[in-house]
Amino acid sequence: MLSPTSFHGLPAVLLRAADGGRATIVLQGAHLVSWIPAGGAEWLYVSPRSPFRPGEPIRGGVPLVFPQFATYGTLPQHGFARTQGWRVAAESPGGVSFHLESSAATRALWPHDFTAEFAVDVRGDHLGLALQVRNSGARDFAFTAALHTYLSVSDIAAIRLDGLAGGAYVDRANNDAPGRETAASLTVTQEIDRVYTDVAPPLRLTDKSRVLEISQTGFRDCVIWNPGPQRTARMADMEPDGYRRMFAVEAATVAHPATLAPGAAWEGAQSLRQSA
Ligand code: TA6
Repeated sequence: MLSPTSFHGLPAVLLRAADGGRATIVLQGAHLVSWIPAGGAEWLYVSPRSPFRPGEPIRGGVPLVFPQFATYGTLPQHGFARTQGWRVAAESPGGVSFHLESSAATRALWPHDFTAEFAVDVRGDHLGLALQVRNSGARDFAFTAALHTYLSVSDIAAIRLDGLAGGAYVDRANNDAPGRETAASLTVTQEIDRVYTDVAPPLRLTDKSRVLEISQTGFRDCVIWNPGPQRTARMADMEPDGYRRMFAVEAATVAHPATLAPGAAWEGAQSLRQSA
């Protein structure tokens, strides 16, 4: 069931599944800001210092990064999808999808015609997120994208992530130096900002007694990010110790940009399943 709501003053929708799972999505950016599985607790982090103003990105939840990841291109950081107004396209029991298409505003930044759909599905202990992009223009285009998922954790020092051992990565916190994961389980003791390329899901996040299985399809890369204390201190939209309560595990296509011919479509998905 879908009902209108607001989130810190921003127009949003509340999605409630028959089994009690719920999600809140802000229409600006089709920005998922809350996921509470049936019988569980909040899994997404949102910074209370986010501006919550039209045209400004929310710090947390699941920002939609499209058509450019970070500064890898000439567009604003992380592209424009996260600050555009999306509309509800379809509704089903436990599901909702949102629509965005090219406009004068997007063409001023990126000269391509596209349509994008973002689907959110909530069922029991599961959250499904899927981004579809279609080329509605007459020329090929390439893009990078991500579901920039900020997970809420009890304490960044207490978590571990399994599933990346042996994986190659690009270290964004170290001038994009190449690296390879040597730890059996990833733990976070300082700033981390890595693009793991060609990941083999699922990943498994353990946070004390909570466990989350994280899968992705279509997206070949996975970005792991925590800003650590020094970088957080320079971020106006984070509390000084906010880095301790968040851990971003992002399904992404960064090292492998997607290319679409006219009429062609691409889809990337991330799914989260609470398993304890
Ligand atoms: O995905 C990680 C990252 O690219 C980091 O480098 C960090 O800048 C983060 O995204 C947040 O970006 P934002 O534009 O939301 O401040």
